[in-house]
Amino acid sequence: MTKIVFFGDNSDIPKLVALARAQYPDLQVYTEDDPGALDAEVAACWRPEHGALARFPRLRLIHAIAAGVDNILEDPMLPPLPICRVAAPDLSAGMSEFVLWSVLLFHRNLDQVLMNQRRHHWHRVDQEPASSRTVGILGLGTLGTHVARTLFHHGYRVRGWSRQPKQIANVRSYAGADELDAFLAGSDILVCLLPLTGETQGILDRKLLGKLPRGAALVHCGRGGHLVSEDVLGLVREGHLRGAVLDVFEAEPLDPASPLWDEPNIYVTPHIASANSIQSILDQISENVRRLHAGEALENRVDPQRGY
Ligand code: NDP
Ligand code: OXD
Repeated sequence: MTKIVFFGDNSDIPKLVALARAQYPDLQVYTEDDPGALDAEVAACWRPEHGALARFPRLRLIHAIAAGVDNILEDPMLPPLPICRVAAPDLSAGMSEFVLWSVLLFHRNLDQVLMNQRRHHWHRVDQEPASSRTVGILGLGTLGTHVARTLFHHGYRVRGWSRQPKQIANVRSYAGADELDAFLAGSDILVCLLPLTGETQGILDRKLLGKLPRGAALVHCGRGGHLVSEDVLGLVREGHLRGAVLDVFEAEPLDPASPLWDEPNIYVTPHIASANSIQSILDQISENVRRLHAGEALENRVDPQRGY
C-alpha cells in the first residue's frame, strides 16, 4: 500500500479523500493532520503552504490535483522531487465548451443582445459566419490544442502562439517573442491558455493587448497572474477591447469591491472554465503511483525549470 497525503486549500480535497478511501485499496489515504501522515510517499495537493511539502521526509512524488502547477512551484522550500499534474480528457472537453461559449458570445454579438434585453430594446444585431473571425490562442499545449481543433471544427480561423512552433492541422502556428506581434495583429478574439511562469506573469497587459486590432475581445482562462486587471479595464472602457470573459484572477475569490464585476462589457466567471473530475484526478494519481513503483516514466510530468 502506498501512503498518500492530500492537502491544500481546495474544496475538492475532501471529495478526493473520500473517493480514494472508498475505491483505491492500494492507497493508504491521509489528510495533513492524520497521525502517520508524515510517512507519506506521495503528496497530492493544491496551493500547499510554503514549506508544507518539505515536512514529509519520505516523500517520493508530488502530484498536483490540477493542470496548472504554478501554485506548487512557487514554494521556495520545494523538495527536489518529481512533480506531476493532471491533464485528463474531461478537462480538455470542458475547456473547449467554455471557450466556444465565450467566442460565440462575441462573434454572434450576443453580448450586445444581452445588453439590449436589459433595456427592452429589440434590435436584430448583425450576424456573420464563423469564418469571418480569427481566434488566436496563447498557449498551444494540451488545452490550447484541443480548443484550437474545436474552434476550427466550428468554422473559425484559428492561430496559436507557443514557445516552439507546432504542426496542428488547420491551425496557424506562431512561436516565440519574434512572432508575437504578427500573431496578435490578426487575432479578433484572443484566448489565453498559458501556464503561469516567470515569463508569462503579467503578460496580458496594455502593451500586449494594445497590439490586438481595435474591437478585439479577450477570453482569459489561464491564471490570474497573467492579467493586469487595470489595463484590461482601461482598454475595455476606451473601446479598444469590445469585451472580456475573465475566469481567473490574481486573488480568488475576486474581491466583491472589484470594478471588474460591474463593468458592462466584462464577464466574470468564478474559475469554472473547466476542471478535472474527481475520478480522473484519482485515476491519474493512482496510475503514477503504479509507475513510480514499477520504475516507469511518470505521466504528465512537469519540468520545474520551464515552469509547466
Ligand atoms: P500545457 O503545459 O500543456 O501547455 C502550455 C502551453 O503554453 C504550451 O504550448 C507552451 O509552449 C506554451 N507556453 C508556455 N510558456 C510560454 C511562453 N513563455 N511563450 C509562449 N508559449 C508558452 O498546459 P495546459 O494546456 O494543460 O494548461 C494551460 C493552463 O491552463 C494551465 O497551466 C492552467 O494555468 C490553465 N487552466 C485553467 C483552468 C480554468 O478552469 N480556468 C483549468 C485548467 C487549466 P510549448 O508547447 O512550445 O512548450
Ligand atoms: C487547473 C485549474 O489548473 O483548475 O486544473 O485551473
